[in-house]
This record gives sequence, structure tokens and C-alpha cells, in this order.
Amino acid sequence: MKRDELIDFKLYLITDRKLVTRHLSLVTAVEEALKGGVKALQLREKDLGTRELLDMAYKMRELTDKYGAKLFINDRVDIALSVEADGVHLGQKSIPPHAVRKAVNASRITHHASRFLIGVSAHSIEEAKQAEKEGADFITLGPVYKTPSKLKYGQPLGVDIIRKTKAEISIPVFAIGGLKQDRIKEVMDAGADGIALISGILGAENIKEKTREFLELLK
Ligand code: TZP
Repeated sequence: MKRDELIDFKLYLITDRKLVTRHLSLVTAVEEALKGGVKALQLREKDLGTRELLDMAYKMRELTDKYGAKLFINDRVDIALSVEADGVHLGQKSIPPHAVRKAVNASRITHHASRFLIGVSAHSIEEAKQAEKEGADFITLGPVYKTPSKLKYGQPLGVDIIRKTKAEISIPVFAIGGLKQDRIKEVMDAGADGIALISGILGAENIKEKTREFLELLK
């Protein structure tokens, strides 16, 4: 299978247990989203210690396997390999994609290596081009809009960044940052291949139903 055919999802759910709607555990919230049809999940719990993160990653692997969804681990290639995740999602300060590829190939889990996907978070056209050059399979690009976490992720870039970036690179681009249902049309019209989000789903009252609504709009 060609690598770009492996990116067979338009909705990329990212975790942040602090943004999960009241009283649900992250595991329960993620399972609701999977029941709603999410096919790609990124475990991103930056403040967890390594062992706690590994435990969480095993739980997420079990769940994503149960629902036939892909699992990505933020930044930690070691944990991604340990749990046989489908890929890793790198930040601008992470080990670069070409070095990840080398590590994955050396891991000798060869059936796995050829399918291992590398996502990169980009916040500008330059970072997007660099990610492609360094071997990323896809990028998230944003924040496109204001996010509930305010300026933690930088100033909103606006929807035009998607159009401009798509003209420069050929790997898939997932719009991220403040994505709500009423913004999907705008980002998809601008050429996004999909959307990545946290609070739009994990902060919803009914996570399963909200996921279905997003997927319907992305059809
Ligand atoms: N990178 C850019 S914006 C963002 C990340 C991880 C946060 C997206 O969160 P939300 O709640 O979907 O706006």
C-alpha cells in the first residue's frame, strides 16, 4: 500500500485529558469518540511521566485496535514503537522525521515499519515545507482559529494559511486550532485534507454524538 493511502482519515482526534468534558476519564471519553467513528487518535499528554504515559499508550492501543482506528503517539518514538502504534506525531523540537524513519527501520518490526506514519505539527508555510522535506507523511497546520487554550499555541493564522500551504506542499494537511462544526466548510474549501481537534470533541456534552456530527460534515 502506498504511504499516502494509509492516511485514510479526515478527522484526527488529539487528547488532552484536562479538556475532557466533566467527570469522564480520558479512556472513557476516547472510547465514546471511537464509538462515534473516530479512525485516528493522537495520544498527547505532555505532562505525564514516562511510565504513566506508556500505560496510557497501551490502553489507547487496545481501544483503537478494538475499533479499527489508528494510534499516533505525540513526540515519543520509543513509546510509539513499544506499543506498536501506527505512527508518531512530532513537534518542531522533536527528533526529525528522517531520524524517526531510521529508528523505525532499525527496530526490525518490518511488517510495521513500512506502514509507520509520521505526522508533524507546523505553524507556518516554512515549517510545512521543512516537514515535507524531512520526510513527514502529513502535517497539522495551525492554530487556524482561536483555540479555547487561548494563546498557548500562538496567534491564529487564519484560513488562508491552508490555501497557501497546499500550493507549496503535496503531503496531506490537517487544519488545527479552534475547529468547530461551523468552520469545517471553510477549511475544507481552502484545501485542507482533514481536521485535527481536541476540545471540539473531548469537551462536548455527548462525545459520541458530536463525533458523528463532525464525520457527517466531513463526508
Ligand atoms: N496545535 C495547534 S492548535 C492546537 C494544537 C495542539 C490545539 C487544538 O485544540 P482545539 O481544542 O481543537 O482548539
